Parts: sequence; C-alpha cells; structure tokens
Amino acid sequence: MYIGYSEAETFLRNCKDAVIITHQSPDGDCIGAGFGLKDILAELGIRSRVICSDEFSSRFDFLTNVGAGEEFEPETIIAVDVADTQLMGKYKDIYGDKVQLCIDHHISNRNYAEKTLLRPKATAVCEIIYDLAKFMGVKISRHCAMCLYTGIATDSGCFRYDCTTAEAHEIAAEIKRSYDIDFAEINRNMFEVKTKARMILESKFMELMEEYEDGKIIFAAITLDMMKKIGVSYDEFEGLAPMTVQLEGTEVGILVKEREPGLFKCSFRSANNINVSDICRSIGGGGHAKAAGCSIEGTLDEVRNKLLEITRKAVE
Ligand SMILES: [Mn+2]
Repeated sequence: MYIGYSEAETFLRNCKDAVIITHQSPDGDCIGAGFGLKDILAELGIRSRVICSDEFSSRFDFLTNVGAGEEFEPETIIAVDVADTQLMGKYKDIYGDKVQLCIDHHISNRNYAEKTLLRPKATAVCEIIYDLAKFMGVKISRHCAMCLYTGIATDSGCFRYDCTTAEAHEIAAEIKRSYDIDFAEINRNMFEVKTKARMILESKFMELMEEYEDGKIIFAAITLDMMKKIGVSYDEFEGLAPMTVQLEGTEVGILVKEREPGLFKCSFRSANNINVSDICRSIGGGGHAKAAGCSIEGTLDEVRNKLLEITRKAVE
C-alpha cells in the first residue's frame, strides 16, 4: 500500500523500535537515509539499528562512526532506498517479507512492503526523509543534517544530474544556513579523494572499455580474476559506472562486475534520452531512467551478448 507523509508520521511515531535496512553495495543515499532516520527516531525516543548486507566503506566514517545501534529483536522493520528485496543481500531471507515501511525514490520499487512511501521524483531518499522530518516537526540534529545532505549530494552527482530537484537545492540551502557543516570537505571526500588502488583502477579501467555501435554503447567488464590481478576488491568499484558515459557520443554505458563466480552485477548509465531503467527492468532489474542496474548469471561472454543485444535495440 502506498502511503503519504501523514501516514508515515503516524507509523513512525507509533513504532516501538526499528531495524533500518539499507541496500547492498551501500551508497551515500542509503547510508545517509539510514543514519538520518535513526537520528530522527532517536529524537522521538525510539531506538533503532541500521543494517546492511555489506560493510560501510570508510569514506562514510564521518556518518557511521556514531555506531549502527545496539543489537535487539526488532518489532519494526523499515527499508530505505531498497527497491527490491533482492538488494537486501543476506538479510533478504530474514527480513524480506517482513518490511512494514519502505521509504524509496526508485520508480521500479517492487512494492514489497506493507506500507511504501514512494516519491519517484525525489533526488534521493534523504530528500524524502528531510521533508518527512519537517512535516513531523522533529528536530534535525547536525549529524542528521550531515547524513541527509550527503545522500542528496551523492545521488545527484553533486547536484549535476537531472534528477536534481529544486527542493534538493533548497534543502542544501536550508542546511547551509542552519548548521555549521563543511560542504566542501564532504564533497571533496565523496567525489575527489581516491585511494591509490582506486587511482590505478581508474587508469586500468580505460583499457577495459569496449566500444560498440560506433561508441554509442560502452561496455566494461571486470571479473574476479581481473580484480585479483589488479589488486582491488569488489567494493572499490563503487562509483565507477558514470565513467562509462564520459566518452563523447556515448549514449549508454554498461559496467559489469563479477560479484561471485558466475554472478554479475550490471550497472547501466544513460547520457541522454535512453531509459536504462526500462532496459534493466526487462531483465529483472530496475532503477532510474539514467542510472539503473540488474544482476545476471552466466559466463562473461553470455552476459556481454545478452546485455548488448537488448541495449542495441534501445539505442537503434
Ligand atoms: Mn537513492
């Protein structure tokens, strides 16, 4: 059932305690939304714990170092930024069919929760949570503001992507006026600072890009073997997908990463008008019009052939 802000408010005010689930391969938005919501619940005197199938990268220490919350048997299960229970990773079997409230902005949300607060036009779930806190009249702490700003900044590519709403700019302005938060430092850490391994990876990445249809499609794949050779781990690839649409003339970029032997996580990016959410949805994934993803099993060749075949149709 889809709900609005007032029903979400009633739900949150009446929940006793909560586990907040974020998606696997966690990004700034789900981490910001998880820890931001935890702060808001704390203001209401409700304890909560943020969980994720994968570890949070140390880049987000400035948000996560408050601690994810103590262990307890939760009465309430909330998911943030999780469009599909598949994205819960190891928590899917435990909580997948028990989510009471899902707060999301993915148009492809599978409506798996009892109640879903879905705002497909929102830049980030953090934008929805900010609005919800304002609606509820709950105080937003400095840490909470930092969480929500980070989610909006990261999901909007630092206010560059066209998913960036006027509201996102307004929220950033309100946060800037009300709190002493160093946006420049956050954005430097989110968008500029790289580990040495990442620097090396990006230079190697150029060599991995294959051009199809006169460069309209870029396909780049990294297998577990290649990761081992370069000396990088799976999660160091976060945020690489936008590089696949940087080449002049490219319409669709596809980044394929082997997550487990024979299981590939595919990230699609669209430079202009091709809806990659539609492409991904046709093979069991989803996401946004310009940034979407799916998972496929097979050999690298099988995966490449399948993805290129379906993408060619969309590009033609
Ligand atoms: Mn998001």
